[in-house]
Amino acid sequence: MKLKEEIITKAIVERFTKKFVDNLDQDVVIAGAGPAGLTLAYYLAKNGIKVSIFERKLSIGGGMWGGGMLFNEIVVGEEGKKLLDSFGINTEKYEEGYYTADAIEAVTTICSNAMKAGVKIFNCMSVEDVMVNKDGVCGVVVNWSPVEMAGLHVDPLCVKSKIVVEATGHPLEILKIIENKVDGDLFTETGKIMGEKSMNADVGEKTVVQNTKEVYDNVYVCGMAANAAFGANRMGPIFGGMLLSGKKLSDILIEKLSKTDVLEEMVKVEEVK
Ligand code: 48F
Repeated sequence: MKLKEEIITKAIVERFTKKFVDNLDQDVVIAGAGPAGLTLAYYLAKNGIKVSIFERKLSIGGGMWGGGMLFNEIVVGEEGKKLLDSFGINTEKYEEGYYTADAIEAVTTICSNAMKAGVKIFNCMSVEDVMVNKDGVCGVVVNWSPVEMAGLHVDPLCVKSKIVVEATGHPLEILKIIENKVDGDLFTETGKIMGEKSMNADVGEKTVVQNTKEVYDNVYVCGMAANAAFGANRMGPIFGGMLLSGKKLSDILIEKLSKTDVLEEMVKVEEVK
């Protein structure tokens, strides 16, 4: 059989287009495929929730690839180790309460599990704005990252979603947009982004899980973005908090979406009556 370049091209364009079209109306859209976003997506998809991730970079994994200062090992505590175990990721005890794992094994394994559970990842696409209606945020506005990098004047496309998750890490890109362009206060103490505080691994690891919650109508934060939103410390290359934050948010959203589904069913029944 002689290979035909035009068939290879058609296969890619058609299959990608189908994948994108199938993911234009989501339960959950996540901005950022770092450790928190990937972990969240895995648990949501595993529970039958329609979820996709938009990732600015060509690569997934965010800050986890680089371990600490490019030494590609990560550290997790007891709870983080249990999560890594559940993914089948190898860990090694360093001393009481400290475990290490290979950063590449951690990223690739979490991502592989997420994809197998049904998550779709659109890489090299940035979330550049949100969609709004009377109930709050109702989707994201996306564009190719190279368009953004080249500063080209090209209009974006839109993806509807019941929930939008800010998992962009330190830069907190989605919340900055909401703070500047959307009416109303954020659900923080000041109503504004509180801002990330300097390094304190012990406090940062704990608060990142506490700060994983709704921050605006239909918008939730997880991972480092949660501490940056609610004004808590960074924690450096200890990653258990990122994984636990993703897991915690999956529990919150699974419950919220199951209630939303019941409400939607009740409205449909009323309409039929
Ligand atoms: O930064 P990142 O890894 O966030 P995280 O999951 O984990 C934080 C840790 O890596 C580390 C730390 C741990 O102790 O402090 O920093 O909270 O992943 C965020 C991802 O979001 C992408 C970005 O390229 C990265 O891969 N991203 C950022 N802005 C956008 C975006 C955007 N506007 N649209 C799409 N993706």
